[in-house]
Amino acid sequence: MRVEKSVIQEYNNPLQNQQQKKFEFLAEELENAGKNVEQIVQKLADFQVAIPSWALGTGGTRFGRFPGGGEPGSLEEKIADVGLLHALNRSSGAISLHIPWDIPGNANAVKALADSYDLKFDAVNSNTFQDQKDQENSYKFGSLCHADKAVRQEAIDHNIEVIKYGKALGSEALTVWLADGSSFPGQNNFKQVFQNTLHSLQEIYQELPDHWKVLVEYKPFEPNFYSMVIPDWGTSHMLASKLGEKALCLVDLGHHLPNTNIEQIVAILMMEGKLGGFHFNDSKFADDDLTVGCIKPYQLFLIFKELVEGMEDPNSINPPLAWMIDASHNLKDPLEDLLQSVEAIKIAYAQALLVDKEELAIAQQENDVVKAQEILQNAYRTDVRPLLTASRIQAGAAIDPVGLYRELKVREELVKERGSFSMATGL
Ligand SMILES: [Mn+2]
Repeated sequence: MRVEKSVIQEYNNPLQNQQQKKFEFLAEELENAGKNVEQIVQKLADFQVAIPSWALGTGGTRFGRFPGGGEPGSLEEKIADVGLLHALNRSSGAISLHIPWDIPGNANAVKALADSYDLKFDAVNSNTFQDQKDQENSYKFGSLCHADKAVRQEAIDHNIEVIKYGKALGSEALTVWLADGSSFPGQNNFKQVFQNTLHSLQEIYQELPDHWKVLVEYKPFEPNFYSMVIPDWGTSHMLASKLGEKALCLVDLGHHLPNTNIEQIVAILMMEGKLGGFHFNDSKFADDDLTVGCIKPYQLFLIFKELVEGMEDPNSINPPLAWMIDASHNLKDPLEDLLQSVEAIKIAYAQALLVDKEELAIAQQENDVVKAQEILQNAYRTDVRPLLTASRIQAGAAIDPVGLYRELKVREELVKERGSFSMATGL
């Protein structure tokens, strides 16, 4: 199913008037406060978030899964789903693949299909947290960290194969998330598994093409209960530093213990030029992977304030970031959930762009804590949605992407096309 530009135009027409009024009211207020509204709208229109191929199907918990029907059963159908999202919001212009769930049979044909939807291939993801059918060794007790060199080698070879697929599709980054760790005290030698992981990553690093990056993701627990080999940003940073300049840290919002100050991590990693990518979701406790911004939109704003500061700093040594949603949808239609997530990300971005940096610097200098809070919350409490809508109109997207998705009965169409029992590959 494809959504034509004319359909979007027709949908937008009756909604334009109301939007224009809201936009003019807000724009005047912002211009009076010294903001360049045109520039902000352009930044919002340019902002693209990659959609991972595994988020297009219904997720589940270890207790069960309740698929909703019409899920993409092949890589081609996954590309079509991201194409649909991108047509509706013009902000989802990239897809992130997971190997071996999404091995491209004919890379040129897959690339051409993605092109037809105006999609690029973002970071490719390796998978050494599950055993595959034809696998010689088992990852039950770890992959890149494993005590047995043969297992490590198999995991290294897999990552090198993922780079090969990524190269064929025009990706420029490999994301490594390891489930490696231990569930019981005494099971692992902490230093040994760290060293094994580092040496394995070094072998993978050697195979990276020149302009590629490797993004090292961390997570404090799960699936292992007692220890994870890469539990936190410090370990990720240590590995990335030892590997070299093409290695960077990846922050996943869900991969932190409760009350971790993620915005501080973001600021420091960017200061060091070591933040490579970002996985968005929201989490109540740990890796719940809920819709971005559904529980803690203020935290998301505070994180974006640091991201914007890093991105807009002319002296920043941090490379451009890879943005991706990494969420699981147990109850909602995954495509609607992704549209909500992209919207939440852009809202936080827009609010962060409104922070009065100069005033904040003065308040900080003068230890005026009250003023500093006022400045942040003033930006956060601005209803920036007319700016987002303006950016969508400018980019040729739907004024209300979820509204149009429902009006077109997209899910019903997909069920008709693919059946009620089609199931996406993934977890
Ligand atoms: Mn992630």
